[in-house]
Formats: sequence, C-alpha cells, structure tokens
Amino acid sequence: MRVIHSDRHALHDGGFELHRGELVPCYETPARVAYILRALERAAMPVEAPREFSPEALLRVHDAGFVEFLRNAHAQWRAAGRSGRMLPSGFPARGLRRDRIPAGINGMMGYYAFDAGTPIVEGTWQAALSSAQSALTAAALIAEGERSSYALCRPPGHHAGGSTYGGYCFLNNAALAAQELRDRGFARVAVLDVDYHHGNGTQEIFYARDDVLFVSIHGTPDTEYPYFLGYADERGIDAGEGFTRNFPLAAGTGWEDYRATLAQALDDVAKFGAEALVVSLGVDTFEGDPISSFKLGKRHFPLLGAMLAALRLPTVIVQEGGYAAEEIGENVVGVLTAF
Ligand code: OKP
Ligand code: ZN
Repeated sequence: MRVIHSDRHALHDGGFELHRGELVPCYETPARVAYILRALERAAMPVEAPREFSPEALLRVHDAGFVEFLRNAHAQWRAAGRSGRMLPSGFPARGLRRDRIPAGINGMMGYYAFDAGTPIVEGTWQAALSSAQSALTAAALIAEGERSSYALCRPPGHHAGGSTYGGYCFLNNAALAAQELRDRGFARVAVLDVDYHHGNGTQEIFYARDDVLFVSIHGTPDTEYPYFLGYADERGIDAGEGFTRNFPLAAGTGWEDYRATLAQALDDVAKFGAEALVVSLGVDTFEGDPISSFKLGKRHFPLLGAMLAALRLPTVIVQEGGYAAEEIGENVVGVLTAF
C-alpha cells in the first residue's frame, strides 16, 4: 500500500476551539500525525510526498469563491488589523440573507463557516491544500494501477462542503479523491465514511449524483456533531436518489452492532457495482476518543480493515478524525495492515 503525506500539515495549528461553552485546546492537533507516522514507521510503511496539483483541481468539487476565500482569509484578517486565529461568531441562519456575501472578513467568515470550532490561522490554506494534494495523489496512483493507497491527510476533509468549512475541515479530501477516480476512468465510485461523525460535506457534494455512492456509519446527529445532516431518511435527490445511504447509530454502540451495520454498508457498495472505493477513515470510533462515544477497542480496527479489503476493490483510504492521539497511530495502522 502506497502512503502519501505532506509535512506542510504542520502549518495548520488552530490552538483553541470553542467546545461545550469553553475555549479549549484544539483536539485536532499536529501531534495526531506524529503518532500515525511513528506507527507507520514501526510497520515499515514508507511515506511519499504528494504531487503538486494546481488549485484548479479543487474546483471540480468546490465553489471558486469559497476557494478564493480560504486562500485569502488570513491575509484579509491581517489587513483588518488583526492577528492570530480566526473564528466566526455569526452565521446566516433561517430568516437571514444568504444571497449576499458580506465584504468584511467577519461576515464573510460566518457566511462560509458552519461552526465556531474550526480556526483559520496563517498557514491553514497551505496545509489544507497539501492535504487535498495527498488525497488527489493517492487517487492518481490507483488510476495508474496501484490496488490501494493511504492519504495521511491533515487537516481532515469530510465536513467541508462545496462552499462551506467546519468540523476541522476546509477542503474535502475524500470527495476530491472520488472525483479524481471518476475523471480518470472509474465509472462508478463509492465513498464509505466510517468516521464517528457524519460526512456532511461529502454527502452534500454528491447528493444529486448517481455516479458516486455515499455511504456513512456515524453517531446519530440527534445528539452528535454535525447535528444537521446524516439521518437515515436522507437518500439523495433527483438523479442521485438512492445513491446516498446513512446508518446513524446510538452513542455507546459497540463492535457487534457496528460490525453488523458495516456488513450492510459494504453490501450497498457491492450492489452499487462500484469500480473503486474511497474510505473516509476516522478512528474516533475508538472507545478512548475524547469527543466521541462508540466503543470500538484496539482489536477491532484490524477486523474493520479486513472487512473493507473483502470488497476486493481498488481503494483509496483517506485519513479523517481520531482524537485519542496516543492510540491513533496503532488504530490507523491496525486498519491498514489488515487491509
Ligand atoms: C471532525 B471529524 C463545534 C465543536 C464541535 C467538532 C467535531 C469535528 C469532528 N463548536 N466539534 O469528523 O473527526
Ligand atoms: Zn470524526
């Protein structure tokens, strides 16, 4: 399995996020990557740098104005006389206008963001671009004949929509990988999202399409982030009807129920006739995760990897969440080596 990763991820370090009413140190830290790299090294899996894709490659799944915002956000913040991290505090909810993008940086930030837990700092754009490039490279390798690849993406991507950021995500790495596979000849691509949190951005991007299946297993949005998408009755729209499938599970779900649900999700992927698979791999389903509530143990991650591999599809695995930093390496590499 080829492993792609950029050390530019470290340019994004948000510092603090708004969480449960407090400003707390970010859960999504550069140290997460250090733990994964260490575990990859122990498993003798070498790491390669991504190729340089131009920002135009992003426009296949993202809105041009949104990409421009991400690229310039921090410079505009500084031009407004501020420094350090940017966090939004006002959003265009029901009853407010969404047809105008405010010119000032505060309003613009609230327009594009959907939570106050995703700081932008000076290096965020460079880091997010490098993360996207890792996913695109991992997909390109599959198009060139590799059977499997792993993009060690940071920041993660599955919450980022066509023109929204949030949930620690800026550019949708998994969606970009799926689109790259489509553009390079795979007629039907499935995205299977096993992160604890629903991949609202990926779902939105492909919601009206029948060429990319989106299947997600996650903590129920009734109680779990991102709260406003990921219910079982969301099944796609127009041509995409039937090509989105959500499996929300109760907080506290353990391996036996998880395994049975994963078997159903894999069955959907197989029935769709996918020619290639993108896995949004979050290991925040781990029982020790500080912000999530499933009960998977260390020993279950290799079982998950083996179940994914049983599909026998060309597969791009994209890193998403996982916040029990010290265990994240072992859990991720447990999936990869079993795969
Ligand atoms: C990202 B991924 C909002 C704080 C909520 C966001 C969790 C994002 C998880 N004020 N925390 O899916 O692992
Ligand atoms: Zn997550």
